[in-house]
Amino acid sequence: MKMTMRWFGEGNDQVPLEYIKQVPGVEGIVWSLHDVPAGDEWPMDKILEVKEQADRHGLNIDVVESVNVHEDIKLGLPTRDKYIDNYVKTIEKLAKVGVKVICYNFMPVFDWTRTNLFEEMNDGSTALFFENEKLKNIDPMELVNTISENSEYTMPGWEPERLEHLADLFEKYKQVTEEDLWSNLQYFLERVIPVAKENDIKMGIHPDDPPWSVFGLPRIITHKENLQRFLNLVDDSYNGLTLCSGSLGAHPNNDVPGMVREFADRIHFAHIRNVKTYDNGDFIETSHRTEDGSVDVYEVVKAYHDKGFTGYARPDHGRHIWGEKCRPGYGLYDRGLGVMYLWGIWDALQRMTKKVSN
Ligand code: DNO
Ligand code: MN
Repeated sequence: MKMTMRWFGEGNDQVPLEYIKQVPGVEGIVWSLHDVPAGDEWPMDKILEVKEQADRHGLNIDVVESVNVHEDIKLGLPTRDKYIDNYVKTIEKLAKVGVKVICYNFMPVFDWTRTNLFEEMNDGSTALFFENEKLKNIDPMELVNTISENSEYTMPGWEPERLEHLADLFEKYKQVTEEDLWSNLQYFLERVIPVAKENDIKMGIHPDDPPWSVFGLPRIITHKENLQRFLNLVDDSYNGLTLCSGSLGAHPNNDVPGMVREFADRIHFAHIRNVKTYDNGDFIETSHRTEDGSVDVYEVVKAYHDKGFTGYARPDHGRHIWGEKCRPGYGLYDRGLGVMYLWGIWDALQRMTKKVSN
């Protein structure tokens, strides 16, 4: 398992690379060009800038999260081809600087969805929270405004400029069924995967978060059967998964350790975090520790270990603790604790398996 941490870029992340370097066992940053709009080709000079910054701190840039997919591709509009051409050119450029994995998602309109970015927890920390009833009753534009008012940073997937024409986007999606979304995804993969393969870049789709439809929009990367269906769309190891234990774990029927075992050879990037789910459909992002949430993080890590996982991993969203002022979900402190929890499990498993084989 190769450990990484997400970094949003100079001036766009409160955590300096010096600090990421000090988290035990972290080899690389998970990065993106957050100021390049979805659908545009990434400029080489900006890519090189990030590479130089990472190089200076002895961190690799092997994993990109995300190269976002333009809405026209998800909608299956005739204009999609020009955006897919740009996507392909970006893949080729990323290969030139040594990128190995690209994470992306295929969620219509929004990326992850929460109703409160700073829900107070019993211990005085705050965390990202999803309140089912509230989401059902809130107007999407109101949620966009609340999210941007409550965060000093632009949240990927919630860019106010992109969402300016929200009503328009919703109108277009009225015609798009889940089956349409599947076929638009297949169209995209059939063009992109051969290029990724040629350039030795593994593609890893991130599951939908939460893994069910929100605001009536279709969502398809949601559970085991659909992950299998996704992998069959283009049955090639370069067409793989970013398996996010927190996103999938938000649905109580999803057996995340089971999915890790089932799909291990197609998982290129592991997002590991915990989430506490409630019967009414609410969930909150707890610490990474198994005892704090509903996902058995120990079993998740054990599944990776048993399968001899050599891919990339990162802690995912953390709580906001110790007074840290940070990007929602992306403080240094709780993610640092997350890394150490994951290593604790991993290292113990390493010892135990060595002893058994001795
Ligand atoms: C949630 C996060 C997501 C993720 C994007 C990937 O679990 O990991 O925000 O970054 O959906 O495209
Ligand atoms: Mn994730």
